[in-house]
Amino acid sequence: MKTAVIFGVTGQDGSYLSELLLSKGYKVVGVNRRTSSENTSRITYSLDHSNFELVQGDVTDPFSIHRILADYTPNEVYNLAAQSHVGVSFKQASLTWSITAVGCMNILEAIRSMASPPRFYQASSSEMFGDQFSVAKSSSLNSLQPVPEPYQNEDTPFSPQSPYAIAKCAAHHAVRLYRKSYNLYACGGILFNHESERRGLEFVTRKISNYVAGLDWATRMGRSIPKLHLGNLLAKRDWGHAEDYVEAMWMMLQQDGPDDYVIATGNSHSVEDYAKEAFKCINIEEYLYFIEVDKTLARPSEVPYLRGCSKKAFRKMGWKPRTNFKSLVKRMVDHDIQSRFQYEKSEAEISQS
Ligand code: NDP
Ligand code: GDR
Repeated sequence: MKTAVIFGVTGQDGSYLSELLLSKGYKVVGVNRRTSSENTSRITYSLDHSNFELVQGDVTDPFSIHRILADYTPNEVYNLAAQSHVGVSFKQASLTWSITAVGCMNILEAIRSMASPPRFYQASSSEMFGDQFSVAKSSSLNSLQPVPEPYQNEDTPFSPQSPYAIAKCAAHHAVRLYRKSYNLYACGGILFNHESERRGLEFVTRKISNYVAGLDWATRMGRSIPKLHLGNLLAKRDWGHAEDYVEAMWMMLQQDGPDDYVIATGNSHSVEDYAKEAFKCINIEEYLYFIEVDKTLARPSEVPYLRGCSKKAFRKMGWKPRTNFKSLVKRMVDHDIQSRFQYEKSEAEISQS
């Protein structure tokens, strides 16, 4: 039986990856940092599984990493741990670097000292591209073709626009260096935005789907709720579903040799597009009425446009996304509406008991 260690198991991706690996017959060791209140709500399925073990550790504490790797001698290690909110990274830059950059270095150092180093996956990010993009060479165009949309792929230069993105670039370069210098099987998965029903409420997609579910409830109750405050509506992102993306993480560690891959859907939509689609799920066309643009939510520096080209991942690993933009939005909104129903039902049961 293969053993995998997941740093960042309690997060969105950690929870899906854990379930994927358990379904493939792995023993999964999930690493959870100490928090003052329960933070395992996303991994309830894994916690009940006999092949899953939750251990305490922190990527900023090299001793805890060494201990875990020595105790379990895993075949594969996935580093998903990060202070992953771009906006927060402007306010907690040093902490973000410690977790997101140094944390990765700590794991790489621990791995290279092992007698039999495990395969390593690093959660790199499309944020590393910042304001850069590539365009198809003019020689491939003729006057009848429309100008192709710009994109980012493995050859697009990095131009990080936040403390978070700089930390991810540092970690990504460390992975490349350790792969070359110590012959490690280490991969950087350059994943574009991926969302889900388990996405944190502070990310824009879930913030919107949760608001729409609240509005749906308020309308049914004949009540009104405050407007939805958003920052930059014009930023464009390439949004996919996390379930599809964790599969790519696993695939990267099953190849003949290590490499870096862009993982994306190839389609880009603005924050406003997402909002429009989400409100449509509850039959509201006049969505702008419910939105207030709040300048305090705009970032000091923004990434205006992301659209990934994951041809390499398809060509070399056969990976492709299964969930398109519309179904992603619908899944998230439907889930949040259902959660509200469940909540109301249990509140009603409590008040009657
Ligand atoms: P989340 O924010 O949901 O999860 C981050 C995880 O890291 C949580 O389990 C968190 O634990 C853990 N963590 C934070 N600090 C530490 C620490 N010091 N030691 C150990 N664990 C820690 O992120 P996602 O699941 O969305 O993303 C997973 C990874 O992929 C992250 O590295 C992110 O930066 C990267 N990424 C994500 C993309 C996306 O669109 N989702 C796209 C590209 C990259 P806790 O529960 O205690 O907070
Ligand atoms: P991002 O995701 O920064 O792309 O990072 P986020 O959902 O936070 O922002 C996406 C875009 O929406 C704009 N925006 C808002 N964002 C938030 N959070 N809240 C708002 O109210 C709001 N209004 C507008 C943002 O300015 C931005 O342009 C995510 C994270 O998962 C990273 O860890 C990961 O590396 C990248 O995706 C790829």
